[in-house]
Amino acid sequence: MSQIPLRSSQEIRDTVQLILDDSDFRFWDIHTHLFPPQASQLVRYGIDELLNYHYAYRQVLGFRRDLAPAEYWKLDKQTRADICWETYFAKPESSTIGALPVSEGFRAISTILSGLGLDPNAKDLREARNFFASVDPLEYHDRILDLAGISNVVGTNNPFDETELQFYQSDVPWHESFSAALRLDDLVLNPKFAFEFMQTHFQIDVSPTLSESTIRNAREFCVQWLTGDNLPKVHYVGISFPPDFPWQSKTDPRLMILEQVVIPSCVETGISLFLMPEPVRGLEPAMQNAGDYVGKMNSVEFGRFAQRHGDVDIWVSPLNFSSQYEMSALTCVLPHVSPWSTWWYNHQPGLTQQLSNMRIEMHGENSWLFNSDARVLEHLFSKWQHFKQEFVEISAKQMSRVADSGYKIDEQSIRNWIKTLFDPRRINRTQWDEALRETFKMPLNN
Ligand code: RAT
Ligand code: ZN
Repeated sequence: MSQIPLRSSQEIRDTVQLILDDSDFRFWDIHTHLFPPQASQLVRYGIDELLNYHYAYRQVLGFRRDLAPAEYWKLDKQTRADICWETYFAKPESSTIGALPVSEGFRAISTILSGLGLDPNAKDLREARNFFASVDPLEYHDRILDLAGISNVVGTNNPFDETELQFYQSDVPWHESFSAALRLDDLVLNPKFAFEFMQTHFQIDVSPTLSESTIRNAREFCVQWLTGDNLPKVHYVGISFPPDFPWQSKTDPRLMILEQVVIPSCVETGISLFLMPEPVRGLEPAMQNAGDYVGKMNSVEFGRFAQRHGDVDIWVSPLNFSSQYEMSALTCVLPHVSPWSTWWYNHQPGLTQQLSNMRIEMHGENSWLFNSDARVLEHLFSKWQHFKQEFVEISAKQMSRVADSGYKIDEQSIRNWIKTLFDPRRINRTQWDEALRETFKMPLNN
């Protein structure tokens, strides 16, 4: 590895590119909605899934005002995909209306097709459909992981979903690159449903009165899902929150469940908490998955909540872009809280640039810069490919500034820096503490 100091910004940029292109350099994608290929009823890939992704159809329904959402949903999946294709890719020849696949949702599809050797300029979807119909799901998953440069995929695993539960309770083995995150929105935000589900499916004695035994039993349930055999390794607990979630209430059952059930289970198992505040679910039901809007949380109340829970590592990814700044400030105050990646409306190259630069400049390595949030397998490729294009610019800029300040930057230091930013041991405090102790050999008191 070269230790010759790099000076010019071009040299630094080329080195970052070289590291990212190195096929040994693989990323962990720490938040996706993907399932291992063995979970066939939950797996999604192929052109019809891609064109039916909510980033894509929300835009079609905005642009094609000739299509009422209610009529659109009456069409079958393939016809809906054809409409997207005709609007953004293969426009009728006489058309003077020139929508292009410029948004993140559609550029992704062009990137994916090109990456697979298919033609994003094709007149229709026949070639693409034939290709996807002929792939072997297992081999295809490996191919996409290779193409994306991803070694590990962390899913979103909801024990309160009937179809998912069937898979978790089966003895079908998981692909070795896939592991889990326990999703507990239902338990915290919809306890009535969750408790009924626990009674019916697991014969657990819980009641909405939140008695002592309910709290104890619900906690045991969480610990069991975090450490038992239903899921392979669980990396964290994930929960999303409405913007008006009462972080300071003394009586709200949702906060009680979070603080008395979920957080103690995380503390007991040493597993982190990943919080996604601010979606307003189902503002426009006619838009289906694209009908969720974004609100604004009270960051001070959130900060006070987080301050009470220094015994658990909290990763936080607010949906509102302005709250990202507040979370970056919060990590400067509370070392156990770290900003995490972006999602949904924040998931665009321009905002990724802005946010990553802000985070790096404000608190160096103390955030997690990116995950794909993939819902369709091929998103792993498009989202990481687009992120890496931005990341070359981000790191080249930041490393050049360090070099300009007089500190020596070489290939090794850039490689270590990128590895540190994306080191999966950071997700979990115990592992990361160990890694740090080994490296720095400091006599620590605790
Ligand atoms: O992409 C989406 O649909 C978002 O709702 C999310 O996946 C979000 O990251 C979540 O996990 O709720
Ligand atoms: Zn997600």
